[in-house]
Amino acid sequence: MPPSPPPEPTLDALKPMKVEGLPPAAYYIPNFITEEEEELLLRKIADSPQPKWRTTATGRRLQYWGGTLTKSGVLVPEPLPEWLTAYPDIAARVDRLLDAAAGVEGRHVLGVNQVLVNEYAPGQGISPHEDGPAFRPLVATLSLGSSSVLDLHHYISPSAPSPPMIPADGAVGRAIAAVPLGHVLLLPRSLFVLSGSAYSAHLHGIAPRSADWVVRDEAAAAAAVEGEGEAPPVVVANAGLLADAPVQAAIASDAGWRAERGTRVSLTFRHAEKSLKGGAFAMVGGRMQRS
Ligand SMILES: O=C(O)CCC(=O)C(=O)O
Repeated sequence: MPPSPPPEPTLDALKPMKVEGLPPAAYYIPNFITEEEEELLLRKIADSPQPKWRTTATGRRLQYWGGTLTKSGVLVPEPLPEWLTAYPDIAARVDRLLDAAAGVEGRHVLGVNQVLVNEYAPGQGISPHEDGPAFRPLVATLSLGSSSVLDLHHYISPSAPSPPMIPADGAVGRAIAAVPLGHVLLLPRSLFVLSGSAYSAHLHGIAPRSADWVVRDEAAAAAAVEGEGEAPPVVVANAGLLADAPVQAAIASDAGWRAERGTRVSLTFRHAEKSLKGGAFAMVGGRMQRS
């Protein structure tokens, strides 16, 4: 049996890419893939057979690669496709990056066994949620095609003096602060890593907007005047990590950086803790063996 990974890896080598001002720990890695790789991945995802696509109640489309979870949170595994494992070998690259960052080469701190693809048309988002305990508390999300802003939210006690809150789906007695704790600008080809309490005690979501407006600080946000129907500006915690001089210069300017959202596709690399040995065949044969 392979040794089990440490529960909370310290991603020391990623420290320069740590997003400060958010709960520990989130990391932003710009330009994780090339433009050619981005194009290829977008094409492979778009060309996936129709049955691979699912549609959420809000109309967002998604795909699962590597298998799906049973109701009790066990992965019924399927092989990942070659366009994630061979060329480009993104899944292995994510594992190598995180292993090297944790100083445990070859002993997977993540061990990608499922990749969730989300496709957001402009105006679509994803409500604040946790990925939950079925997955290892370390996930990495690759952004393709368009930028977006991801928000980190926290739970609030129902007995706290009434700040604006969002009732949580299915989480009885848990309310979510409507005002996010922080924002992260996700540029195309970047990798965003969530671990520790940022993963397991907080929620992440994307506001359903068709454009983003990022300003340099809270004073600029307070002074900003929104146009008719325009979303309010946000301050992002990773402005110094974007490795994109024009975007950073625009954020630092008095007007801030505004961008229409195009269609964005994200790939979330994660590890389901329980996996059915033998995959779908074991289900058909009625043998529920878990690893
Ligand atoms: O698209 C993203 O960046 C986030 C995706 C996500 O939160 C999820 O699928 O659970």
